[in-house]
Amino acid sequence: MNKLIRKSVEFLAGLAVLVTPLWAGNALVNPGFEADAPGEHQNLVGWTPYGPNYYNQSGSGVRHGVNALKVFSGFTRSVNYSGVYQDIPAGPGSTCSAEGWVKISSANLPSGQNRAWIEVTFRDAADSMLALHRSRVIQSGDIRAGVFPQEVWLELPVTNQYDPGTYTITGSARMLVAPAGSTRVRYQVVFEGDAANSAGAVYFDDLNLNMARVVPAPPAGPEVEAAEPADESPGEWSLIWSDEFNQPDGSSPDASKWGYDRGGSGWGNEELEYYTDRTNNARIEDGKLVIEARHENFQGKEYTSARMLTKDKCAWAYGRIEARIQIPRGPGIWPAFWMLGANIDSVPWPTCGEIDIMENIGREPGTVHGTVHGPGYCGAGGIGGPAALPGGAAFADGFHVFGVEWETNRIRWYLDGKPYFALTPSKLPAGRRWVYTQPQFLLLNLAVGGRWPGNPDATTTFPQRLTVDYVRVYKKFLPPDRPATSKIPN
Ligand SMILES: [Ca+2]
Ligand SMILES: [Ca+2]
Repeated sequence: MNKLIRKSVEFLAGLAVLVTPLWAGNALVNPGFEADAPGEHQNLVGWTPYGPNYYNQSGSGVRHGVNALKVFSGFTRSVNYSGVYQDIPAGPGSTCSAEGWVKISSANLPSGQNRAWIEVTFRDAADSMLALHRSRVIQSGDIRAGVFPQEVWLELPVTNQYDPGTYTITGSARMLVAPAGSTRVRYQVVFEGDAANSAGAVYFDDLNLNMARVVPAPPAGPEVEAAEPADESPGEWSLIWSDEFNQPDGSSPDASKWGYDRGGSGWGNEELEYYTDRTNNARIEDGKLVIEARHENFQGKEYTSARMLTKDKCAWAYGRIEARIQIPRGPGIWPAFWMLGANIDSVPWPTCGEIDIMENIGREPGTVHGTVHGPGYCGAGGIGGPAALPGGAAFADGFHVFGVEWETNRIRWYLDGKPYFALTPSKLPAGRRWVYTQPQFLLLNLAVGGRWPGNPDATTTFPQRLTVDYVRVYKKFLPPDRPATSKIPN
């Protein structure tokens, strides 16, 4: 969630203890998609996109500004869902209204059984849906009948209350009230694509979740048992972001995806390198990213290297995150592929959470580590597990796929597609908090020296290279928050 909004909500939540707050305001971040650069792309600031990769933005025909959201069918030959959502903290008794503006383009009419709507759900700490509200459902029959005119922006309020168990309409209301047990409200745009691969799209702009009253959720105490996820949650993994590093040899990595941490502060670990943004230290070669650690005097340091990150560009909560990497070797060499909470500027480490997908220290050529660091379990107290290759082979001898599957109450670490360590809230030491509920950004770096790996010795050669073939982020779409066979009345 956007830092600014989070602060407002926390502020209002604080007020609620003292007075009954009345606040009319849109709680959504980037409600008109204007925080994104113009043009079709997938960087939807503040929103979590889902579905088979079928959303984008267009600079033409928008309601306001330069951007709108276009959502269309997944063309997967099975019923599928695409869209975006945001979660806002909201305890029982919180009250809101919701709406959005939609446009049906005559050049791209939804056909077949394709349909779209705006949805508001109130959810508990385990992500169970406690209440379900939807706008009218846009479907092709109604468009043909002129119920939904084409080529004009229509206001679509969320007014229909559904039974979240049967998906039947039980009432109608403009003001939506969070029931007992609520911890948050989810505002969601849904496009349901049919199995016939029918065409069509719906445009959305100026979305609004108007919080009339925000009541803080009761704190999740240690007595609240977090639900253990089933072995496999339903749904298919869909690629939502990747960097294949296919730019020309010698280029800098894609600046729309990666920034740099620069400097030689030691990074809290007494590391020896100076991180730069030069192509000497990070560049494209042969369809791969090369992060190169060099033995050279630079800015008072004896080594240079690079530390790249997607901070302020891309961050994700939950998903499968993986990279195909060949690590370097030798004492004092410390490659890492990892994540940090995107809220780190307002919620300092380690409370923001850190998920280390892969770390290796050069004196252990046959071992990698997957670890989390959170409040009360950080630094050397991080919780994780090791993985090794068959026969004790060295990781530096080839490429391997390092990944995590991060779900609501579980993180699993994978080496070459095989799970080797899993963590759930109940496996944390007593009293320790699970903080992996907020978006995190990615980091790739190659450190030289430091407390954990120790420093390079006479056997360590330079330059050393961390080579990355790709980084891919997948999302498993869960909103079939209704049986796929049920009928949606409107
Ligand atoms: Ca707009
Ligand atoms: Ca590649």
